[in-house]
Amino acid sequence: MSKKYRYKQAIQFRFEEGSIVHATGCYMKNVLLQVIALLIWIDFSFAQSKPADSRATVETVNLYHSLARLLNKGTMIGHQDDLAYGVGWKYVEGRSDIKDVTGDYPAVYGWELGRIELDHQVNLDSVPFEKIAHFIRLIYDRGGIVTISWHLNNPLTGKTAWDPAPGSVASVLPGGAKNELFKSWLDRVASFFLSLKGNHGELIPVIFRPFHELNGSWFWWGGKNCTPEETRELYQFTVKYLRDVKQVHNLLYAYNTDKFYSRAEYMERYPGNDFVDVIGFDIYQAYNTASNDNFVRQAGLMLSMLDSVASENHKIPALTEFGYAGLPDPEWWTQVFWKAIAPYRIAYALAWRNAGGKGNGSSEFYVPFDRQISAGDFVRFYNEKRTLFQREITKEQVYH
Ligand code: BMA
Repeated sequence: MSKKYRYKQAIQFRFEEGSIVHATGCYMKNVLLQVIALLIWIDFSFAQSKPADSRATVETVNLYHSLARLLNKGTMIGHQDDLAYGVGWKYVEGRSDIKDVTGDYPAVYGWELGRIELDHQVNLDSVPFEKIAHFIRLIYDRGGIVTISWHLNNPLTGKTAWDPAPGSVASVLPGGAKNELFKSWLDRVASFFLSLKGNHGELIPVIFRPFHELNGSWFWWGGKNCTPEETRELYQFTVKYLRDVKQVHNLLYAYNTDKFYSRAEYMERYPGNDFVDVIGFDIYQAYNTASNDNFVRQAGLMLSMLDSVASENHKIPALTEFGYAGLPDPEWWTQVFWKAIAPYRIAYALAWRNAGGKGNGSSEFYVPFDRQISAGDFVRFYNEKRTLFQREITKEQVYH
């Protein structure tokens, strides 16, 4: 081959190679531009959107925007009653099963108000409300996030939240025999929220999650125990009473179902965009999600539906409760749970409580404690770039 030909060939190759690079570059550039446009659109749509409470405090509005912003960074991991007790301990200041295992606290902390409606000093899981308020102040000071559920008694029968007596929801709506009673319960809930203050007298924001799992039939406020319309009215009434009558302005509202199989089922009891900030669902590895594969598949189906509902309605998607009771699988965190949720945008995922040994001889826990068989894997889960715990969230200054 002559020198000239070799030269020509080299030029030609360089040229062709250049077009390939150029073409690939153009394609990549287009993809990149589309991704950036999408992110700008998501950020923009959230920047445009506001909490359901148009008079929400500055810190609450900031929390709302932080939740939206952090969707791009990862999923905050939470735990119910984390600072109050764990497996084998109770009220040890500074202790947390998550901290024992990872050296760090969760980013989100769940608390429960059941029995506050009766003016009791302790909730249905025996945690004093005074201690809950104390922990909430600590959490706020370190820049963590608080979410609160409420297993309120059945106002019609006076029995527990699990008493599905027909007619219960109708009885608390305006015109119903228990409407005044229900309002007096909401008064107590309002006083509790309004008692939560930071060092400068500002109200501490809370993600309130009333009437959870409302497509299930185990609580008096959902499923077969009332009509979807009644549940929607109950939710709307509660928000309006707290927000507009009691002037509670430090709440974001979380709507959530249990497992669901279609978008229609998910939306059936949705009270409307003016009453909701966070949307989610609860999922446990049990019964029809017993196998790992089944759990990943079911969670994936629900998360993709949740994602599209969230984008269309400008709501913040979250996994409002999850767990695998007793954590018998040593690699559940990275091989099952993280596989299930990592592909989706989820602001936070709240593991249920580490109640430990119960009176009936059983034990209940959903995050590992020191030396539990999934503890090592939980550390790997902790080290995943997109799982966020307290240290990362403190830096994000979610209330500023
Ligand atoms: C359930 C269990 C119960 C608890 C209730 C309310 O899932 O953990 O032990 O009383 O939640 O927190």
